[in-house]
Amino acid sequence: MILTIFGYPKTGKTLLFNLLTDKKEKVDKFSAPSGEFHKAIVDVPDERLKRLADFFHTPPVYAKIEFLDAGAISLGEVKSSTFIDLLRRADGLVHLVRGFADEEILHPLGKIDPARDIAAMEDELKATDFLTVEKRLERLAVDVKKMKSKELQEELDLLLKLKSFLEAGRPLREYAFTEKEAAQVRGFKFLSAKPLLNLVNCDENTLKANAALASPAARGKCTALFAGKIEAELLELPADERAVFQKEYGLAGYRYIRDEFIQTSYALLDLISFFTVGEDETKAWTLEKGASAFIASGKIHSDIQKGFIRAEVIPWKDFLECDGFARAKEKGLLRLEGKDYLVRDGEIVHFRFNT
Ligand SMILES: Nc1nc2c(ncn2[C@@H]2O[C@H](COP(=O)(O)OP(=O)(O)O)[C@@H](O)[C@H]2O)c(=O)[nH]1
Ligand SMILES: [Mg+2]
Repeated sequence: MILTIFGYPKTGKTLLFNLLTDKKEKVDKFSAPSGEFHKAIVDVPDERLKRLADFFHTPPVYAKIEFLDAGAISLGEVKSSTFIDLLRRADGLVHLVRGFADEEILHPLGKIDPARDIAAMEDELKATDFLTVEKRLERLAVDVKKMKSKELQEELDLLLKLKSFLEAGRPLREYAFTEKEAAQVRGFKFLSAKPLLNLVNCDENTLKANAALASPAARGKCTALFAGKIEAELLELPADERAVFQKEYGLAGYRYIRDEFIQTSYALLDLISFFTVGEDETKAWTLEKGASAFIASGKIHSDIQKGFIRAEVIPWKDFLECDGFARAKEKGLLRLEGKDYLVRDGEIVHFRFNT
């Protein structure tokens, strides 16, 4: 899974990237945007997987998130940005928004106003998609005339719908794509169709003024707060002093983005985890919420999917409480499910398949 951090210059993107990945990329006030971007792959922490791995005495293999720090995007320039490919590649976008005051760091629009920046960036994403749609429509209009094709006509009809949707000012993530439509437009990698988290980088004052937004629940929604500089400073302290300072800052309940962010992304992207266990490794897999056992099997290997017979399923906790498969089977907790079974978060799944 790829998450791309983007935003206007000097909003603290690289600082956030460092906090999330333990990297030490350069964070500074003055340098002009460069063509550079940063990339890091981190494990998705999961206590459940750890406990299963302990049970099997095999190494835990965590799911991974790839973070991209897309560098600065100047105002009005998403569509021509050199970083647009980093946005297109993402499964989810994290728009980092300036919410902190600092007289030495200029904001391109002067005043600090997170709501304005959130709206402006959303407009840029929509405008970028609009251009993509228009360009394709021009091409299609020519092609449809040249050759009668049901497929091309369908694509044309769909893109006209999307065009008026965008013209009405709505991002494509609000469009209810059917499965077929989703497949038809996948190649366009529309930016306004991607899950988006607007993360406002706050100072003490803005953080206090918006405390409710910093709760873990709020972070699962599309706008959330964090306090980059304060968090970086707190993390430099010995662990036992942090709580004292947090209290002093009036941030006793503050949750570190490092600890919260990955859960937040899973919620935002509607993802769950399932586990496979065995002799060699105990492994977590990422799956879209509401996906079937058949789709889950394809995450592991196309051969398993092709030869799918059944899935043996048990929630991780039931498994540990039964001390293994034998007792779980006796107690009827190990279920046999078919292709259409909807896998749930935290289930151990063992696939039976024909080779
Ligand atoms: N006062 C304050 N400064 C911050 C905060 N977050 C980042 N900065 C500063 O903003 C400058 C730009 O940060 P950086 O991460 O390089 O921004 P980027 O251009 O978005 O990658 C640096 O000097 C940071 O120390 C914050 O929450 N408060
Ligand atoms: Mg940067």
